[in-house]
Formats: sequence, structure tokens, C-alpha cells
Amino acid sequence: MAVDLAERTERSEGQELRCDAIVVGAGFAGMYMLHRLRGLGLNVRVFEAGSDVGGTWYWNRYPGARCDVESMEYSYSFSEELQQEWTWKERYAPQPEILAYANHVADRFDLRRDIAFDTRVLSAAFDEATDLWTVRTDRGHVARAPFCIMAVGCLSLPRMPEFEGRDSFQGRLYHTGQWPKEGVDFTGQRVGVIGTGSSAIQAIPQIARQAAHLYVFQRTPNFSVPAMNRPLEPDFVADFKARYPEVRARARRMPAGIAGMAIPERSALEDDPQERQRRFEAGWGKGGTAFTRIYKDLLTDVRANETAAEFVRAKIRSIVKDPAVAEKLAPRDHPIGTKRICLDIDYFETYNRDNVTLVDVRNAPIESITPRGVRTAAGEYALDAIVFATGFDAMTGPLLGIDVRNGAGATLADKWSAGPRTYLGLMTAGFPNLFMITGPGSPSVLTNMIMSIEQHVDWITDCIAHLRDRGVRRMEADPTSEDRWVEHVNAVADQTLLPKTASWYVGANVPGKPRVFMPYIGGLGAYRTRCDEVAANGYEGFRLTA
Ligand code: N01
Repeated sequence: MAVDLAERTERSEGQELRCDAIVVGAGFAGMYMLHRLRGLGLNVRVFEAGSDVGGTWYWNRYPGARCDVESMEYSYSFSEELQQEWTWKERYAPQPEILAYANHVADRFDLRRDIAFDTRVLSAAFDEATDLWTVRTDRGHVARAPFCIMAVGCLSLPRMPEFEGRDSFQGRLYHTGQWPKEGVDFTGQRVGVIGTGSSAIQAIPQIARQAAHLYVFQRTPNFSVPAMNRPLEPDFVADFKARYPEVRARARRMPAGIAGMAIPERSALEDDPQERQRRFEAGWGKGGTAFTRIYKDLLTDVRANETAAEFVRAKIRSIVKDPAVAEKLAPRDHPIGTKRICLDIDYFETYNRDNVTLVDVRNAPIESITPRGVRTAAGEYALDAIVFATGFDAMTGPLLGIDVRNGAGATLADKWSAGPRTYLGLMTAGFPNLFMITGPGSPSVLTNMIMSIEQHVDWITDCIAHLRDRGVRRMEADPTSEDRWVEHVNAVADQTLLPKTASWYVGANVPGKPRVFMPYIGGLGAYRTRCDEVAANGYEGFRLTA
């Protein structure tokens, strides 16, 4: 591997690029970063592993893929013209529509000319003598720039469990996060889906409609609430668009970066059971992730949480006709909302179909993949296709998948061996001029990602302008500020029920990954205020070297 890279790098000596900033990734973060840095007059180079823009929405093309933040809010706010000219069709946009939007943005702002597609960044190394980052790609590019910005996404490194015999399977294997561009036709096939996270819960009802038979291999049942998706009425869209300036201003200050998500004031324990039932019914009927925000203490008090959890379990029992299947689908191992709550369209209803079988792989685990299908402790299931809906090495995975080294040759992987350490999720001490967009320690995955992305990109752009105007060559996080921030991130998380649950938020889904609650749960509004204060105080907590 190393020899191969060295050869390719040598061959590409002539292609060495010198620019002002390198951006890794052309999803929503990389695209907006490019646009903003161009605005500063910088010469920017973006490297993207996919063949086109879109990031998450480029790769996750599985049937049923849809965003769980409402479309009117899950879109860029930086351009009034853009938000007026684009018209979302449904409450929750499906993946093809979001990808079309990403393409529209790329065309409208002429982004592609600075993006190298089909190009994976392999390494990034800082040189103390020149204050330059050198980035190498799998296509032999060697690019140097004073700034390197990681826009690699939080859920972009798919995770495939190492089942014995995986390569022996004679049928087709898919991962939801690397879905074939041309789509997949499951008509007449026996299909197995491994996993019951957000991706599976969206894909299962769609696959069940096509397949001859669908086997769902479930290890842990998940809480899901109905999306209550619907087409958007033209009047609603027009009114929303007219109010965009105030909606966006509110969203920027809200904890989840969503204007329409109210901050609850009541405790679930203040209401009697009838009133709670009424409120949960109303939330269920409305649909959406706001279900866990019906009461202020659902994510902080186990007893309050249990009232919502039991409401959902009762719903599952009322939807799923076979009581034994309903019981298996009812989550009991974690408080509701401490794993990312799922939104579905007919998920539980799907288990009433004759061609769907729920296979419990908690009690009878998957032992191997065989040439014919999946073997569990209870027997073998013959399959034509297996869909891995097994998630991602979240947040740190995409960053550590790149060999990032500082001037002393120390790697980011070493620095983060006990878990990620950042200051504000924007930089990590010892790695100057390396920025992360929605990095660990920032609100990121707990918020409307596009709002969080815009906040980071705007902050980084202002920061780079500040450094340039003052002739600062090097900026890095101060280790003490970083320690304090990491403590703060943990302290805020510990006030909630989330860190105790074995979720991808804490790295529990990847064997051997350090157990650290990675995102910042203090809310986007409060976080934005902190970032703005830091900048206003001359980038307090960072070391700036002229
Ligand atoms: O992945 P996941 P995902 N044997 O990690 C199972 C976002 N997203 O792709 O819980 C058997 O949640 C695993 O079981 P267990 C969203 O933030 C958003 O679904 O470890 N099973 C679990 O059931 C989401 O949270 C949207 O016991 C195994 C599943 O695989 C995040 O992406 C849509 C296994 C993985 O679930 C990730 O979601 C989709 C094994 N060895 C995704 N290994 C929307 O916006 C893993 N599993 C709507």
C-alpha cells in the first residue's frame, strides 16, 4: 500500500498544487466552505471521494432514505435568492431531492471547477518550517496550503461487522451507506437486512414491498415515531419562504438549530397520566423527532423518560398484530431518545406482512455468513441479497481514516487514542491551521446539520480572514482551553441520560473504540454564543503566531 502510494506520488510530481486552502469533502460542509473562502479571494482546492457533490446524500441512496429534519429547515440559509428559488415538495425530503438540491447549489455557485472528484485524501501532514499542510490523495495529488479544513462528515465511514465467511456469500451484499448508484431491484428475491437503526427502519418497508421475502436480523429494537410525511402545500411553502429571515434567525439560536422545535417547559411528572397520554398522542400524531421534546425532562430523568418509552411500546403493541413479534420490537434496553430517535413510514406495520420475518439475533446471534445466506445460532437463512444497515464509525472514523500528522510527526490517531479531544470541535491542540467542520465536541449530529455547518463555516471563514489581515501564520488550540472544553462537553452530557446508553454517540458500535460522548449537547444557540465570544476576544483559547 505504502509503496503504491509512493509510486503514484512520484509519478505525479508535476501535478503538485499550491493553494491557499485545502478542503476535504464536498458534502454540504465542503461546498459551503469552498463558496465562503472563494469570497475571501482564496484559491481553494477541494478533494472528494465521491463522483459528485452531496456527501451523505451522495452515498446513502438506499430505498426510503429521507432526512428527519423538515425540508424547509434542512437547507442552506446563507443565500436569500437560493432559499427563495428552491421549492421543497415534501415535509421530509427524500434522498434524490436532497441530492438534486446539492447539485443545484453546485451549479448555481459554480463550485465544481475547484473540486477533484473520485479522489480520496490519504494523508495530511503539517510542515513546521513552511507552515504548510501537505495533502496526498489516492490519485497522486500532492497539494500544499496554509490551511487544511476537514469537511469529512460525521456519518461517512460505513461499518461492516467482521462476520466470518462474509466474502463467501454467493448472492449480493450491500451497505445502506454505499448504495449502488444504479439502484437495486429486489423483486422476487429473498433479502436479509442486518440492523434496525434509522437506515434500516427507513429501508425495511420499501424492501418488503419488493422482495419475495424479507428477513430482518434484529439485535436491538429501536424506538421509532411516525414521520407523518406529506406533500407541502404551495400556500404553506409561500408563507414559509416569506418568513425565512425570521425563521432562520430563530433557528440559529435554538438548541437543535430548528426554528420549529419548541423548547419544552413542563416536566412529564407534573402531568397526570391522562394529560401525558393526550400530549404524547398529539406528538405521535404530529410526527417527527420533536417527540422527545414534548417534556423538558425526557432526556434527563429516567422516570419521565419511561412515560414516553412506555407510550411508544404500547403503540408498537397496538400496530403489530402478532404479540410475540410486537414484544420483540419493543425496546427496553435504553431510554427513548438516548439513541438517535428514528422516524418511519409504516415501519411497525411492515411486520404485519406475510413476507416479512423478524429474526432475533440477540438471543441467537449471527454466527457467520455462508455461501447461501446468514447462519445464526438458531439455524441458516437462505438469501439472495444481504443489506448491511450496520451504521458508521461515527464522528472520529472519517477523520482518523486519514493519516493526519503534525509537524513533529505525531498522528491524530495517537492523540485521540483515548477519545477525541478538541477545542470547540473546531481545532485540536498540536495540529495548527487544521480546522474541522462539525468535529467531535461540537453540536453537529444533535442538531440540524446544515445550520451547524453554516455556523462552523462562517466562523472559520472569519477566523481565516482575521489571521490573514494580521499576518498570523499559525493558529492552534491552547491545550488548557482544550482540556476545559472537553471537561465541559462531558459535564453537560453527564447531566443527561445519553452517555449511559451504548450508542454510536459514545462509539459503542465499533469494537475497541473509546467510550466517549462525542457531540456537544449544550445546544447550537449556546454554542454559537460561545464561539462568537471567543472570536470577539481575539480568538481566546487559541495561540496565534505571527
Ligand atoms: O446505523 P445505526 P444507521 N450484528 O448505528 C446493527 C443517521 N441517519 O445507519 O443496536 C447484528 O444506528 C445495530 O444493532 P445494535 C442517524 O443519525 C439519519 O441506521 O448495535 N446487528 C443497529 O441496529 C442515525 O442514528 C437518517 O445491537 C448489528 C444497526 O446495525 C445514524 O445515521 C437516516 C451488528 C446500526 O444502526 C446511523 O444510522 C439514516 C452485528 N454485528 C441514518 N452490528 C435520517 O435522517 C451492527 N448491528 C432519517
